[in-house]
Amino acid sequence: MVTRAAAAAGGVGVTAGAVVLAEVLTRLARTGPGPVEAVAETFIDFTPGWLKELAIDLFGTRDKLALGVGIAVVMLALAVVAGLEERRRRWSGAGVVVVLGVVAAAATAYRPDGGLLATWPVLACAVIGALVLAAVLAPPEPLDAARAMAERRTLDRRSLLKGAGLLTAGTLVGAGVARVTTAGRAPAAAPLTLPAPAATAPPVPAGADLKIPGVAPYRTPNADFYRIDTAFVLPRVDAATWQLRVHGLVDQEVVLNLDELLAQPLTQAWVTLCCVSNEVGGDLVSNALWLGLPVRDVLRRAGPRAGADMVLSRSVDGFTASTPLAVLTDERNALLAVGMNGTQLPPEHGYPVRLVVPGLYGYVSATKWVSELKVTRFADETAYWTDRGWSAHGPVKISSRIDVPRGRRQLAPGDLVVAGVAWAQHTGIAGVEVRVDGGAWQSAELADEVSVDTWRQWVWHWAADAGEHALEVRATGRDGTVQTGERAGVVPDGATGWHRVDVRVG
Ligand SMILES: Nc1nc2c(c(=O)[nH]1)N[C@H]1C(S)=C(S)[C@@H](COP(=O)(O)O)O[C@H]1N2
Ligand SMILES: [Mo]
Repeated sequence: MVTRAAAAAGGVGVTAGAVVLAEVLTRLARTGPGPVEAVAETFIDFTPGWLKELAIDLFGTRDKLALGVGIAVVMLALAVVAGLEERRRRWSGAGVVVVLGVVAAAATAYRPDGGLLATWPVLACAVIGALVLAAVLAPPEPLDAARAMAERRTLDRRSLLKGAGLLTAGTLVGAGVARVTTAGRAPAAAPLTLPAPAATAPPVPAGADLKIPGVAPYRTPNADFYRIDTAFVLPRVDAATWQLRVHGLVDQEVVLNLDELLAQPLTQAWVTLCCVSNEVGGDLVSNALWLGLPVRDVLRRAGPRAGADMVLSRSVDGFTASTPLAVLTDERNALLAVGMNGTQLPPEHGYPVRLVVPGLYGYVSATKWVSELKVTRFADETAYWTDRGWSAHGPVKISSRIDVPRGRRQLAPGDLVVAGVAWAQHTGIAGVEVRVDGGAWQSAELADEVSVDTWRQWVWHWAADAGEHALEVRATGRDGTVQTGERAGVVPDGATGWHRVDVRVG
């Protein structure tokens, strides 16, 4: 009999082999997402909100990597169990491998880009893995004739391996045939030719960026722009076949392809995006120059019916957002964006088309890889995050952040620069104040305003004396709203409270 260590190693080797083979096959056959991606994304879909927040909190934008490592560890443990089980009792470990395959297949079937057809490479590999595991851990050939007679009726090692080999060959051929006969999944992001805007954004005055080291620049470069989404693997959208379908409570359904969209007069606008999961002082907020078609132009063509009050936007990956119809039809720059800071959208920010809506958190407005706008009612439908305990409405809450000095720093006494950013999208920032050790609020200097839809830098000069000090900031909106000091967590509709930084001077 094989040792326990050898059985465990056999389980790991066979399971890893089956997973790799299944990943290769799904890519060859192009039937849908690979099993790892399908399991991860289904897991994300079913993860309760609090756990997802905890993950974003702990790992930030590396939450996907953390999930990948987590899945690998669980798989490793189950593979060891499969090996040990198979050693204990014939076919029981193979059963574990098959069950794993069925779970992965179920996840694959459930994905929006998956379906039943997409499950066959996963199921085939699970069966192959089970056969190989049973073969490699099979008891050695018996010596005595009587046992040999009995064993002959059961499957021996050689015929199991032969079966697995045949199945592998068969599936590889099947994958090849499927690849040739099916249209296939989308290729990598093709370069787009973006037209010049018909309506340009206001020029950015030099005074809009104070260029203070450590303070977030007015414009966030695409590579630094925060990223939040539920996609474990980036959705790949083929620009040549991309379509936007506008339907629901409309007089006339509208279908728009990318050429048609790019042929319309496009608007350029500065908009600061913010995530509802942004903690006070957090960095899930960025600003870019967007280029896109005003959503109201498309909605006007469709003609929303009386009684409609919401647009449920949907992404190719199944994500949905509920945006008030009024916000998408008023004068603001709610865009079906194709450009970001002068280039086409990067794949991770929604290539080829995404929504950008000034004044709302991303989860209720900024659908990336958008493919559908359904005009409907809040009473009738709910969006992805609403189903997971978040508010159906998500207007951005006024907020401000201290970027310098950083917390827990030793600083020299004297003239110190305290600076950061403040935002109240589609309302605008009228003032920012700073206070030290709970003292009187003092007015900070504001950078020039570019648009009420973007953040504004601020700076305050502090004659710091030696000791431990607490710096706090609060903003006032153009509507007179003063940022509340009352602390609230990010669930269900965004955090509140003043950002505080503790420093030591001297
Ligand atoms: N398809 C899709 N779009 C999405 C999301 C998502 O998970 N899937 N997340 C939303 C959330 S919560 C935010 S805050 C913004 C973030 O956009 P960014 O990644 O470009 O910064 O995208 C929104 N659009
Ligand atoms: Mo978000």
